[in-house]
Amino acid sequence: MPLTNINDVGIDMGIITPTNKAVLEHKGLHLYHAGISNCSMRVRMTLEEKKLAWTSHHFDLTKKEHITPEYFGINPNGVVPTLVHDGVVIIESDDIIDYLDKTFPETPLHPKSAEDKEHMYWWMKSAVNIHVSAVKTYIYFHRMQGKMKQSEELKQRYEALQKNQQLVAFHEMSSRGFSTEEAAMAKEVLDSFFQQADDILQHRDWLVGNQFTLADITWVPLHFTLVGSNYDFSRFPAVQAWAEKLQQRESFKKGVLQWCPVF
Ligand SMILES: N[C@@H](CCC(=O)N[C@@H](CS)C(=O)NCC(=O)O)C(=O)O
Repeated sequence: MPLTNINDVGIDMGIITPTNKAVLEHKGLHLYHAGISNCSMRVRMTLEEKKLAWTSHHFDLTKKEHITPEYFGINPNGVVPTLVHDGVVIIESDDIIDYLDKTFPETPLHPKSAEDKEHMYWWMKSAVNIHVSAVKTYIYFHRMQGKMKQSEELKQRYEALQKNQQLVAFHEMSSRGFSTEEAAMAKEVLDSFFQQADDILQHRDWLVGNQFTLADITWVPLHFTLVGSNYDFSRFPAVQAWAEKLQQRESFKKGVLQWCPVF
């Protein structure tokens, strides 16, 4: 059963007060998301693991459907995903999946020991921290560069709505095109994380402890979207085997492949 008072479980991370008050009326779980978004894949997988019913508000990111005043009034960064649960608005994929795991404790997706929990949060935070500088940069350079041309009107609309300077800078850089040096730096960061994951997965089934956790859910969409961006995982065979095992789960089929059969 869902907890009714979120303070009971000490959650405050990621919860925001939206300026678009219409979402305060939402009942149940509503997810604003995109098929191709690896951050959205995490949330959809978590919802599927926990077998929770949810209402979809889908955006086609390639058509920039999310760049509207209405959506920026729900998520001030104008990015997906955003979860609305009975009028409570939560942003940031790692905070959303943590919120879901704590609010719906059946089928726990976290380890028991404090030490393992700390490792799980480290993997989750690391993925979010490197999202713009490494993941997005690598994917845009290898997969999107030159294919996401936007009109001057759309560019101006984005700049007027976007207050997050890191994202403004990222979009400016992506419209001029990333350099090979920037892409190489992004690859170096990714390599260091996948090397660490490979070292762990040579001895264990999952990233943390001996249990499938939110850490695995956080990282498998990165594997999926990076494979689609020609990132070479043959250098990390234990990561490759882990991803293949994970891809057999119903939550991957429904949360990832159903929305994005091929990246
Ligand atoms: N730190 C955020 C990142 C969200 C993010 O960057 N989402 C991407 C898709 S994975 C997005 O909405 N991109 C569209 C844009 O930047 O306009 C999270 O983990 O939720």
